[in-house]
Amino acid sequence: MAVNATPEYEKADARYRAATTPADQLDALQEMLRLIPKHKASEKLQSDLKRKISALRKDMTSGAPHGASQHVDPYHLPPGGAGQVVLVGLPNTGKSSVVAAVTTAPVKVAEFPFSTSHPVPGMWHWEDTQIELVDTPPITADHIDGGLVNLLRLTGVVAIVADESSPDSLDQVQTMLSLLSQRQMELFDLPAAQIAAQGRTGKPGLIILTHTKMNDAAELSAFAELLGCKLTVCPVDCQEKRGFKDLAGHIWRLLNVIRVYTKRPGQKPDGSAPFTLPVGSTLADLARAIHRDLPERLKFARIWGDGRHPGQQANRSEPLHDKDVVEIHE
Ligand SMILES: Nc1nc2c(ncn2[C@@H]2O[C@H](COP(=O)(O)OP(=O)(O)O)[C@@H](O)[C@H]2O)c(=O)[nH]1
Ligand SMILES: [Mg+2]
Repeated sequence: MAVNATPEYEKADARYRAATTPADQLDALQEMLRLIPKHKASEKLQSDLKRKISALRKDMTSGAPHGASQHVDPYHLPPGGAGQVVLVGLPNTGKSSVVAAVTTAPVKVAEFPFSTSHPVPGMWHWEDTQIELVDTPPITADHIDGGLVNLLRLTGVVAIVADESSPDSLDQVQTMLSLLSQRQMELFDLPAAQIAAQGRTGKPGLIILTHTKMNDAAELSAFAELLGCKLTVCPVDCQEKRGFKDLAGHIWRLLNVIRVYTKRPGQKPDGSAPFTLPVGSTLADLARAIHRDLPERLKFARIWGDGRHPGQQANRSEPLHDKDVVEIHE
């Protein structure tokens, strides 16, 4: 659901997720409650925040040594925005740099390995929507954090990060693919619904090559061929900020969501605040995303969009398409 949080809110959110003490968590949560845009779409989030604040206060005042706040799992990161992408890779491959290039998340970029010690989420404002990227500590053949594996199972897309300027760039990707596969996690160049429809288990995945000097498609397909896997390879340069538009396009394809704009009768659509819904969603699904009681009250809707008669009338089972504009009549 589109809450349209401001960058300040996201900073507070990142601070909350990165906080390691109850006091820091409380401080960040209070700031989030102060900064969250107050409208219908954010009601649930507002009440979640209030609930967390009151639980944390209770814990802190009771001085419970084993209070819930002391068991905060840093890998518990429910997806935000239109969908979540977790970046994984060997040490020093550029995971933090990718997140730093397109979000304001407080990640640590460093020339030395193991500089990232806990996951850090950040929101990437892409076109008129937001994609959540999560920076993570490195995976090595000797160590994969169990929390990270759980996060990978729950996330929308897994992105393997490798350093193209390194002579081992191919190995870096292959090592990651085999470490993931040892944990029964195969990656596919397909959205989750299509993986399931083919009767397979696995995750949508792609490969991000940092430090890239590649600027021609032939070089890229030679790399992909040598790699011998069917995932899309997205070359980026984090310092020059090259390659990110294509990367966002591939992530979007794998997230498999649509953007739908709503409008009130006689008014222009709110072009800044699309609702994001899974591909295949209907008008009833949109109504539910707006408010849980709305599907019952919904009489019909008028829809504008590609391949539609302007303002065509539709009922609750109407499938919606990317960039439809919907006027709901109750
Ligand atoms: N020139 C260039 N340097 C990069 C790029 N990506 C990462 N780096 C550098 O590589 C080093 C490791 O990056 P970092 O993001 O900390 O790697 P991580 O350990 O995987 O998070 C840092 O010195 C970065 O500045 C890139 O695309 N281009
Ligand atoms: Mg890092």
